[in-house]
Amino acid sequence: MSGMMSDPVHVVLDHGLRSLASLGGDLVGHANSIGASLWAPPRLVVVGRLKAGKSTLVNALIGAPVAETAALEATRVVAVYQDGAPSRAEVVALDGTRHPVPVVPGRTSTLPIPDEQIAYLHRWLPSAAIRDLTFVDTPGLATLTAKNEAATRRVLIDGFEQTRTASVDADAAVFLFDSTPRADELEFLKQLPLSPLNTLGVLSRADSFGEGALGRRDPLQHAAEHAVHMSRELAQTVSRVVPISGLMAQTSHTGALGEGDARALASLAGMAPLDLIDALESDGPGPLAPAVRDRLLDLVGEYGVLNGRQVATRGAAALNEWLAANSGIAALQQVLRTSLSEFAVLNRARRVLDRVDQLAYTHPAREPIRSIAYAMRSEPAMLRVGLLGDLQRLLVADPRSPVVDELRTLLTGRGPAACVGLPPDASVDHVRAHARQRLATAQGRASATMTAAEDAALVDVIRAYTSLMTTGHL
Ligand SMILES: Nc1nc2c(ncn2[C@@H]2O[C@H](COP(=O)(O)OP(=O)(O)O)[C@@H](O)[C@H]2O)c(=O)[nH]1
Ligand SMILES: [Mg+2]
Repeated sequence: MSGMMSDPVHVVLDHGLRSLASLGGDLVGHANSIGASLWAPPRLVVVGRLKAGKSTLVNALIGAPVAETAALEATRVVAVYQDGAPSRAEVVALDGTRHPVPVVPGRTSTLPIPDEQIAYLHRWLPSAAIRDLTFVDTPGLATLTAKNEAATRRVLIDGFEQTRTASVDADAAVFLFDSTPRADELEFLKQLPLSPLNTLGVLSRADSFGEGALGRRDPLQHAAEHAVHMSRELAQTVSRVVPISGLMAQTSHTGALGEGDARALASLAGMAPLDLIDALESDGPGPLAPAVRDRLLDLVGEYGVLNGRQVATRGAAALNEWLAANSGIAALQQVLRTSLSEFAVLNRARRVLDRVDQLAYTHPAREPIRSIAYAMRSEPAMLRVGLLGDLQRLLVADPRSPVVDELRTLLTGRGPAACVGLPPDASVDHVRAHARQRLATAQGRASATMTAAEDAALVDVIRAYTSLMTTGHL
């Protein structure tokens, strides 16, 4: 995050970790190790089935073809793409040891240890696109190869419980699917230690959605409608669903397309659509040499060939702009940079607190550590961190609890009025009155909770309404 230093949550955590270090002894090292994760950019993991378009999307977001999409080495292991210089790579083994991997542009390096012993590939490259958010590409879920799934699971789910070294510590997830997610995929998402607010659904391959580029409906339009529908269907699992053509985004964002490609595409501009479809589908002699045609299809897909021909007559820059504008990448970037990043940062803060808590259990200096953790949690700036953790735990323990909706409203509301379910122009007095009412309801409910998770959530909900009532904000 730009301005992370002045973010009130980070100020509280930083202050708490300094208090921890001031206890001396080995706690200095513990505080430093926890602090390191605090200052690293949050990690966004991309999950979905094999061939869902994950690596293509990662390339588009990074703006370089780093996550190879062919059957290369890196497609079998989890890969972390982080801003840093010089450009380099290491394999992190399950036992936490690190092994350098030579990075040769345009060539695939063999990984130094067997896949089964690899937690993830850690790749650094200098790129502003990953300065605030580190991307994690995964091999895929529930695929024909159980190995891929095991590799994805052990760093996201199993790793979370077991060794810290083998975990990629994801703070947010992008879940790619290309029509309707399968039950096993949704089950996997449920097991991720992330709330739906930290999980974005992406309807991938929008350019070939439904009947595809050659069908009667415009696939991008159709995908956009389907994404709205899926946002409602998957509300328990993801914050929303946005449609994307990763292919169009990748081509326009990696500089893969040149004037020669635009000219080749423009040469098809005058063809009748049916003749063009024939030419795309048949292997006989056509208007383009087969290699040129295949290259165009690889770059822009059938949709791009069919609908980008006219714009291609204006040159490669115009074609690129058209691809980017229609890919859906801008809307996706917008969500990544705003709400998803925001909840990723809160999740990172929660994990810092969890680690201080853990230390309080295992360390002889448990009392002072505990009071430091308590002081950190009690800061008003940490309330949203608490609410997010409450939401995640409540969704596991008791997803039907009415407190779930209340937590979501408090967390996603822009401004005090929205936090109590009022329109943004509601008066301060109106907001306070509503907060008082909701506080009374929450207090009533607190005497008859169904689960410990609901109990803990209500403590924070009551704090939130009390703050809204007395100070007018959270
Ligand atoms: N038409 C189209 N093809 C795509 C899109 N995204 C990915 N592909 C293709 O689908 C194949 C698999 O993509 P990849 O990103 O490797 O999938 P992964 O297994 O999820 O990482 C590749 O041949 C991509 O070119 C898309 O948005 N549209
Ligand atoms: Mg891949």
